Amino acid sequence: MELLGLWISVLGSLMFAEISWTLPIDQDQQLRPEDLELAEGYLRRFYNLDDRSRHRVPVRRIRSPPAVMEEKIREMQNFFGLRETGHLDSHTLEVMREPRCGVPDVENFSFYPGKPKWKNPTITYMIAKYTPDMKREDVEKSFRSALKMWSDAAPLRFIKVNHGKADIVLSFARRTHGDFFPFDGPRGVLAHAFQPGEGMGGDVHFDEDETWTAGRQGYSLFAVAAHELGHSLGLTHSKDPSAIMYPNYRYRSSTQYSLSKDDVLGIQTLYGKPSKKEETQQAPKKCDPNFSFDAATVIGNVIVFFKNRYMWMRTTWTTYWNRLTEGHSSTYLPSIGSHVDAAYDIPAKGVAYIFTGHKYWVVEQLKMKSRSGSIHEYGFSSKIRQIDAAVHVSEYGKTFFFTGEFYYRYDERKRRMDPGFPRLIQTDWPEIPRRVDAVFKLHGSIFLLSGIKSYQYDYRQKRVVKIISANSWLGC
Ligand code: 0D3
Ligand code: CA
Ligand code: ZN
Ligand code: ZN
Repeated sequence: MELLGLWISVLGSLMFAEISWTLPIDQDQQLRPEDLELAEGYLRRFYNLDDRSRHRVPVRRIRSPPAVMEEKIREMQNFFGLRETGHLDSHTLEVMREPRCGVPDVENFSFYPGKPKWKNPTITYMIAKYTPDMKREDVEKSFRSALKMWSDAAPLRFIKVNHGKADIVLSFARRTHGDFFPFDGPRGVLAHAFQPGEGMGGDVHFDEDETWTAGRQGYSLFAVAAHELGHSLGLTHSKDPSAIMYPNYRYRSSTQYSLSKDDVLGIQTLYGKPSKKEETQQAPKKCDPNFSFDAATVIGNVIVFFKNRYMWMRTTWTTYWNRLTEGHSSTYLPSIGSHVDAAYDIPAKGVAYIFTGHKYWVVEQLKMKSRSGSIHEYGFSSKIRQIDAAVHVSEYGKTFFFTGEFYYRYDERKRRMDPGFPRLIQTDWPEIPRRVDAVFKLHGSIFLLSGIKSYQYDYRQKRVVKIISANSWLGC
């Protein structure tokens, strides 16, 4: 737990007078009493400044307060990478002025005592309470991105659950909220997290009195969550100012926000390096005579083919054999951890929709999913559990979905299924098999992949114009 002690205890004014003339202060700098109070409180809280100075013992009985202070100031300066003057210079005071949280820096190893960590690499999380400051989906996206930073660096998997128990429960609360660490109103402490363990272990509380944001105004929920989740996983603070686990919040745009070497080292010391299993997994035998596809789509100038958790990409420039890029889907689409059933792309929107089971993901420029949803939002009957293939024909603004022996036509503008669907594939596409594995549109034709064959369908002529083997798309 990031302990939240009292920020500054009240000092007697007598004490001030006594300490100030013995303090190692900058020669030419006039220290204000409030600076002294700040420094004293700070060093006491974070650097175990001699307990005797905490009590108002007469000054003659404090053996060497200036030496103790100086040493503590040096320690603190060393921690923050400041010049070790032992004096309360303006830089030092500036750092002390930044509010910060809990654990003393002097005991700041990368881990909690006893190195608590999660035993199961699959960790569940639940959002128990949302903030009204942000859209729900932005809250979820912030947490997802923050978790992803850690799961990219170590062999960890995070699974969101919506009810029941979860290892990490995330919530927003203000002031007193059921633990021994009430929040402090706007600013100051932004959040806290419990170290890995049972019960409250791993849980993260965000101060609802802050203004949370997915953008620039207020505190970035993503950035604070990334830090707190580091605590949830077993890391304490780092003195590396570039580390996510540095004790103070600083605004950084999310694109430049990533784990520092120090964070990666910390998490890998606890959990090891990410498993290379996926990457070393065998690629499907693409030139096998029985090879068939799961899904295919065109994204920009690239035709993307999916089989199991593998994908191949080739440019659309030439119709004959050209260079293939291939790899595990997780390499290009990190959030998609399973095989892909169907995919289609709307070039005008610059997004692709990827279907897996009853879920779909929205993918931008083959990067990260930006959101996901249920296939039932499209208006499929509740009996439909998955989609076999999908293709968007921008000339008509329609998307065709193939599932089993049927196909649906979806109107992207009206955002609903066209009436009269589903229809039997056989009825309207008599030249192709009853079932379709994958479909994509290229140069005015629709290519339907079914089993080991690829059918080129000219939708203006409304007929199949060419049949080739499916894997010839992969140069076989
Ligand atoms: C906190 O509230 C940390 C959370 C934190 C730290 C670094 C990056 C993101 C989140 C509690 S474990 N720190 C306080 C803070 O940074 C002291 N407050 C706001 C500020 O602007 N300094
Ligand atoms: Ca606060
Ligand atoms: Zn709390
Ligand atoms: Zn912290």
